[in-house]
Amino acid sequence: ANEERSFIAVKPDGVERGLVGEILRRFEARGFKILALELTHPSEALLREHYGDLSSKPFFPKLLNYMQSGPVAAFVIQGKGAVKIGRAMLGATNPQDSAPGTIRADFALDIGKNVCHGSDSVESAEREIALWFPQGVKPYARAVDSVIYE
Ligand code: YYY
Ligand code: MG
Repeated sequence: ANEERSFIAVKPDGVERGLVGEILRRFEARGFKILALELTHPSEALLREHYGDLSSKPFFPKLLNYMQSGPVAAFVIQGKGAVKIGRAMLGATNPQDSAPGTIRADFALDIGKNVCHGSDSVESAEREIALWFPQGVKPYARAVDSVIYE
């Protein structure tokens, strides 16, 4: 149960604005284990697969452009409730609706520049991790887990 994983990404606007460290810091501070970490330039093919369920939306071409406007910081977090807590820490998709204290509320104003991505279910997390980290991610033990979990 403490092994749940989520795929989190800092989008090109977040990288450009120097928010990678701050965003990573929040997940580390919460207690999540970082399982994988990469600065990458996603191909259009990867993004079409990643956002496959949105391909018919009117904003899809704009989204593809945005996500290819610079490097993306991709990471995998692991820990209890990684998917649900990950989404909660990002905040609502539209930063205008994000609760204060969430990443999108603290660092963004517009839905098309919302700084970060997080998987929306355990199934999509596993799919996204396999897509962004095709080489696989290697599990490791952390002594501090005995202090974080009861
Ligand atoms: O999972 P999440 O990122 O919160 O939202 P999705 O509905 O999956 O949309 C993906 C991505 O698309 C969103 O983070 C911003 C962008 N987007 C947009 O630009 N305009 C919309 N009306 C809806 C979503
Ligand atoms: Mg989504």
